[in-house]
Amino acid sequence: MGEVSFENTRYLKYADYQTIRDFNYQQLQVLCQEIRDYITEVIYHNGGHFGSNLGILELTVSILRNFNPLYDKIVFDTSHQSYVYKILTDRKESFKTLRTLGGISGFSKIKESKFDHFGAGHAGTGLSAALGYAKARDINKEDYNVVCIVGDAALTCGVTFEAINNLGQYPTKMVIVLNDNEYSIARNVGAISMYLKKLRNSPIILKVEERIDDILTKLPVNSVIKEWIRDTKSWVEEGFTKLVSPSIIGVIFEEFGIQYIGPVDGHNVKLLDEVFGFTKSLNKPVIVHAITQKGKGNNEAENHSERMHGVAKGKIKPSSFIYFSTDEGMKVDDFTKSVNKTYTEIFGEAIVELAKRDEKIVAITAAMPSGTGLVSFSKSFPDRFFDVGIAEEHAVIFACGLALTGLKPVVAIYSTFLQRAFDMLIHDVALQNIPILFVLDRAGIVGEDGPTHHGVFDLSYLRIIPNVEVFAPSDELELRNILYTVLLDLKKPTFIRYPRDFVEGMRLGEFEKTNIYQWRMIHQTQHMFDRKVAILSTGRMKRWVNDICGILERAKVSVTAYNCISVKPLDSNVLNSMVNYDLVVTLEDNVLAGGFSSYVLEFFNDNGISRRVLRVGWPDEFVDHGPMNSLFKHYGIDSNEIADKILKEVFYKVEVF
Ligand SMILES: Cc1ncc(C[n+]2csc(CCOP(=O)(O)OP(=O)(O)O)c2C)c(N)n1
Repeated sequence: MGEVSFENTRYLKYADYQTIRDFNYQQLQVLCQEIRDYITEVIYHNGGHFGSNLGILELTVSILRNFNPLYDKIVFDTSHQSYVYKILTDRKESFKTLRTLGGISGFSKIKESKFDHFGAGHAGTGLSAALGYAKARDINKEDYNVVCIVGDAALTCGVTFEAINNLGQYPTKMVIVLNDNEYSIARNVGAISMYLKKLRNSPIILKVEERIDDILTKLPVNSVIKEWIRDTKSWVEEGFTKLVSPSIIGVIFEEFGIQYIGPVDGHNVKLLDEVFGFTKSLNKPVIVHAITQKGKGNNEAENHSERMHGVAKGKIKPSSFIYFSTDEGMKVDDFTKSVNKTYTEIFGEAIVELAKRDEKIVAITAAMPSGTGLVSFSKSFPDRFFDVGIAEEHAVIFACGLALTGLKPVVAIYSTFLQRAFDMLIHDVALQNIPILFVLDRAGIVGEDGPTHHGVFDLSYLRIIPNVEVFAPSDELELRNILYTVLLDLKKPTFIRYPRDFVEGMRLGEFEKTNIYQWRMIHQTQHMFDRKVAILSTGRMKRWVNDICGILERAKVSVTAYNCISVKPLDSNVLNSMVNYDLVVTLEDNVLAGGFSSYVLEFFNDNGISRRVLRVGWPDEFVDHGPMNSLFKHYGIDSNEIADKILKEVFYKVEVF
């Protein structure tokens, strides 16, 4: 991507969180359009969260005009919608590097900027962190404001309600901005979302100084209440809050001790300025209910909110290039482009086929029907499909109840988000040995979304749990056949993990019942050289095995490679045969700490096998964001580098038997 230039902009070239305070509303309108165009171009080059960022633009501008991000603590829940904030807080220029290796993160990140007050990527954490900041301010006798921006879907998270509950106990000055665009990734679900709809449909606040009588005529309330409002003193001060007080429509936030203000048009900067100006004067918790439109200003994004939540590079072409001269430099790699289907698609199709044959199969998603490939299932079997919202903990325990009646729940959750339900996996599922199939999409590194989203811990956190079985298919046939075999006779908690990746494009036949516990030999050198290496590969790491074997053989090293689809249990027959090799190499798309290789080492130790093990996987650090191929390269996970390491080991380090 070429140099970014703001030369041809009218206001963006001057804009930051300080200068935008001096802009008038007409100038702000032009500025917002310029930011929209800039975000669109950067996402065209780098991919990213599109709809949410266009939707929150004016809201962010107004927050920055009314609060000072240097002193005030501004916390974005989930933080995929913090692009505008980044652009206006010292990252205008560097924003062009969004989601690239070493570039700007797609989420808030404390390490990236002094303006980012809390990092996130998983939904529902904002309010708790903000409350922590607010209580610390009180203890330290400081006077900064605390602002938490939370989406209508993140609001439904259990942890958000834990924070609201706690805020009721420790009420303190804090502004919660509820950014309500009616959408999670898919349309928001659940009773809270229906409740928000009711609030949304009550009169929108227009202006503080708007005449009370004008407003009262719009209110569907009886004359006694109208009289009460009319009698209220200092209307301008309290006008917002009385307008929709609990006595009128029963705002639940007020029952929790949080002053409700709204609903308010989240695209009207002037009105928002008035609202935020007013909230600053209140010495208590306040929730500003802002109504926004996801994808605002882009036709396609407005009309296809779900599809346009997050988009891949090259997907939304800007009408013209204002900031970058061309689309030159856009590179697509193996991990982002293929004619083949994704693992997600293979799963989505297979589970529909299987559910047609077995009516006991039910499917559960936690707010990710499209991401997990369950849209087709939801349409084919609406009564057997559950979107429980962003509620992974609940999804897991809910599945327990379903399973205990004899149903076969398939819980499809990204590897990273299942971390949230770790306790449920142990305490509710495994301890009671409840047969549930968990399908973990996005296992392994995911690329541009970075460390909040890499699914690199699941092999470690799952394999330590008693009673469970864990499988890692390395291609589409394996995925289909594991699914089929497990669901034929689901007896225990079972996990299948697969990556955000394309499959190989194999011809799919009938499902086959297979021995899913047996590791398959996928390569064996015909000639027996002096030096012998065994490779144990899990999941997608198989993609490097052939090339590694070729390099080793050219260097006169014999190699036998196994594809280890069952990570728990391990295949003890294969492991016992490792005494025949000089070096054992493990390949896993997981952190090395506690993962597959650790399990193999434990097996060797416990069974008296002393073999040197070269472990390939992710180190004991958080792998940053960036295109998948760059990350693998950066960490030395590719055929040449792995083969190099192996050769160094066998020629210089290990004793040849
Ligand atoms: C724990 C967790 N589960 C799932 C997700 C995936 N996810 C990312 S954004 C999102 C929707 C967020 O919707 P909302 O909070 O309303 O914000 P919006 O995008 O509408 O601005 C979901 C489900 C996540 N980030 N965290």
